[in-house]
Amino acid sequence: MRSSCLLAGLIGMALAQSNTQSNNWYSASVGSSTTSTSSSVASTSSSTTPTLISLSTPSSTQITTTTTSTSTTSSSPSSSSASSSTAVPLRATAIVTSYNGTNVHGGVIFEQADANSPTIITYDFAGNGPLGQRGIHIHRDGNTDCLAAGPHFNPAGINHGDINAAVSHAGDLGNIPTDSQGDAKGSVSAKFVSLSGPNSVIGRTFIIHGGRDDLGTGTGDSNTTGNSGLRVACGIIMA
Ligand SMILES: [Cu+2]
Repeated sequence: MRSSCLLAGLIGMALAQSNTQSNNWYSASVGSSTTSTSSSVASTSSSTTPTLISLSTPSSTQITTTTTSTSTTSSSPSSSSASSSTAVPLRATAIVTSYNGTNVHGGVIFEQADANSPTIITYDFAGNGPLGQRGIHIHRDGNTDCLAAGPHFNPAGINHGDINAAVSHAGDLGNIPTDSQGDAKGSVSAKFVSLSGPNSVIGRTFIIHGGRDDLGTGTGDSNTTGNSGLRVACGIIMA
């Protein structure tokens, strides 16, 4: 119950932020999720109307069902089984909201053509410092409190590294550049990120850090965190 209240608050925050920046792509997905809740409220109040539909249907449907049964009996079994086994592109999103008093926010879309394909991660952030590098990761636990999202998602139990490196965490996504306005927009292809199966990243947390990821080449906590600095914004990855 507490998490759903938090989520509603975060969607409200994301909407308020998207109002000031009108044509960000991630504002559209937030808007559609909120309108579905308002339409369900409207349908419960108008529960006495369905009699209009039953009056118009009977005579015409009897004719159409006899013609379709002769033409489709041979083809329907094979086509229905084929459609269920065909790989469906997988998709997830994360609305990323500011943390630790920063103004960093934005959205991320994850798209994977099938279970064996790399995942294309498209991001759009604002509120960063200008002309820098920012480490981005998927952290293990789903939590809108960025600090409570646990370490990097690392199902192989190996050292931290760059995105797509042989030695790296599945959640290691490298660095992204910020422009002169502090915005960061682009996409990366991540071959160790999956949207299905036991190592799916859905339900985990996308985090953007306040500093550059040393990609495992530094000292101290380099092999676990990349010394990427504070967690400045995050969001749970949702299907
Ligand atoms: Cu991180």
